[in-house]
Amino acid sequence: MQTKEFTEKVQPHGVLPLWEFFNDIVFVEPKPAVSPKLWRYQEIRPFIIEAGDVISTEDAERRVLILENTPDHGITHTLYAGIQTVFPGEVARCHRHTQAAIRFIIEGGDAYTAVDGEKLYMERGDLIMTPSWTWHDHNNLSDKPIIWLDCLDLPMANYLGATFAEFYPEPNQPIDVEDDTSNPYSAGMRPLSDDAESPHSPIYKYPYGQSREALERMRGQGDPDP
Ligand code: 1HN
Repeated sequence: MQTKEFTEKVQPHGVLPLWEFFNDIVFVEPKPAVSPKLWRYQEIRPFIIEAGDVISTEDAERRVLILENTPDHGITHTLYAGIQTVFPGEVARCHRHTQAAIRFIIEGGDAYTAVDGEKLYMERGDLIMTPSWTWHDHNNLSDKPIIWLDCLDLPMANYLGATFAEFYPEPNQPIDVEDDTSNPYSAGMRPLSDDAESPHSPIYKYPYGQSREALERMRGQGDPDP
């Protein structure tokens, strides 16, 4: 019996000979399915603003333009990225999901993301963390659009079959920490006595001012890493 005939004979029984595709799945060098790609902010920014005429944050749930680079809407194999806007007076209502998010603020102002009861104000260059399963809502108190880059481990969570969400009964969650500058961990340190009950870091925000200072100090200490 030929191998082809054999394959056709066994396939209806739910089995497949490995030798038919062994070379497709075992190879000596990685075969990335995703290519590098560049998005120019100045090119897509007008579309982000125009999206505000097309749909409200309320109707969109999250008004985002996805930076598409894979068939399943990823920017890499494991990560998703998009540009989100919240317009003056809008609230992106509170929810939580298993996917974790990081947000880089591109155009900030009098606006905040609340993460598990903590208000995190959004200034240009700030990095805001939304760990897995933390409640979050986005609020724009200013008179101009607030715009940021979202990055979530969405393709990874999907791959693990671990994707689900919950919607808070109100648009906003209750706030315990009104001012994120009072976060005791904002220097990146945590006392040994602290009960680490939470599976994630207690630091939800890396303010650009602090990051910039740290980088400037490093710059003063010799040649940059090439
Ligand atoms: C999401 O919940 C947010 O909460 C942003 O701001 C982007 C992309 C896919 C799925 C959920 C957000 C998202 C998202």
